[in-house]
Amino acid sequence: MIYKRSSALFNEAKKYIPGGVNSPVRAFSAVGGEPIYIKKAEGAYLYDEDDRKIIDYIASWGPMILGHAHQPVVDAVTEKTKLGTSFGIPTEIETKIAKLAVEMVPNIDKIRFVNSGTEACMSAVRLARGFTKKDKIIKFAGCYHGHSDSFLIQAGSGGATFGEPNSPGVTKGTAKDTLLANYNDLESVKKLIEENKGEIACIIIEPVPGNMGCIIPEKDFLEGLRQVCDDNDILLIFDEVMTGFRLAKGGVQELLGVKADLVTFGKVIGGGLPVGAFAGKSEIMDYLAPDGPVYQAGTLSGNPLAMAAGLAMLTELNNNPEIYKSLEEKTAYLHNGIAEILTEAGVTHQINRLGSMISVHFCENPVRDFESAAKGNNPKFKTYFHGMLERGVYLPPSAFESYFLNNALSYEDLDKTLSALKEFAGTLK
Ligand code: KE4
Repeated sequence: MIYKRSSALFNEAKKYIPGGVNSPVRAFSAVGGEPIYIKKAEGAYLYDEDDRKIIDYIASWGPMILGHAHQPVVDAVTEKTKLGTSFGIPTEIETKIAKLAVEMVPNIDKIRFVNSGTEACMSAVRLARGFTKKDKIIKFAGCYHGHSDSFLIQAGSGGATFGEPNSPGVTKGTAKDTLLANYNDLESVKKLIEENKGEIACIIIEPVPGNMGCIIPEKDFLEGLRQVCDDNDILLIFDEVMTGFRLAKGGVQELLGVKADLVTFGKVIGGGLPVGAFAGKSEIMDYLAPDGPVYQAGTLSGNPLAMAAGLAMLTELNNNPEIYKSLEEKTAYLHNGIAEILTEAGVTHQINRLGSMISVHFCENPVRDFESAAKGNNPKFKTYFHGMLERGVYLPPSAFESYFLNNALSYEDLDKTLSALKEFAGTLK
């Protein structure tokens, strides 16, 4: 379906912006058709340039966990703007949000703010390399840690969607230091450690991946990773850019009780403004400049406007932990509804869900890693995506993404979503 005004805006954008977008996955290349353009958003709803009201299930890829234009966040940013937006000089609010994050997240003493999840993951890996004085890293096929060179080796998210596991522009020199393991496969990790004894600085993982769709860690997988890291003097980095402050106040470390040495954040921590962060025990974090030798910097890192949005967001989540239960129940309701409709329509499918992260895969077998997730990247997914969009429901435009529910969603919205699916589920057989 062509959305007239959005189509005109997309054609205009392509004259000045590569692919017409500032982030590839937005261009609908994975699902075909043209992206919609958004005029505004409020609560659980997007309002597009063709004056359609659309139920939102990506929440800006995670940040808008409380819904769009959430009043306390809007107020905090509005007030802060009047006092100046950035100084490049320390401000008290940076300490306030750092203190709150350290209180909310287990097993961290200090946190450094940056401007994106990519920057957080890139910096955490440099810190791990500097601290351990080793060069190699292990990542997992299908896990996405942003677009830093070391990570674009069989990345998830956009990287997977485009089927270009190794992006051009990443040098062989860089790629050789990134070793690839398979998610939910501890033996693949142990094999790499054996083959690269004493050379591996860290293992970086999305503890609950959202970039292959949502993947659930199998029993003892994360615990096993913790053990092999302890046994081999390797740092374990949890990339919680998606899961941080979403699956629990303390993220996956709290939810599943597995400790990481470094944790990265993005999305929710910025309340919708550009914020990333990485955190860990003082012993490691103090290795960062200016006190330590590992350099990392940023003009807009910790700027008061973004900190105001993040602080308002974290404060609300910290003071209202029942939000997590509410999100979990809404996601379970959606899960059960979709399963019932697709099963009734005789549609082969898998649904993965944890907390407020969920994904639907049109394939035969359980989706437990990148290879099995790739089987869901097919024409049925495209039909599903567009069938829902045409009926006023915005899902992630890629089979390699998780949905992100926001707490402004009502059960009426969930029922409307299920009714939309019911209208065309039979075409997905
Ligand atoms: P950013 O640089 O996009 O803020 O964060 C990179 C990143 C790091 N780690 C994880 C687990 C992530 O999911 C991301 C970014 N997520 C994608 C969505 N899957 C962002 C959407 C986009 O690329 O436009």
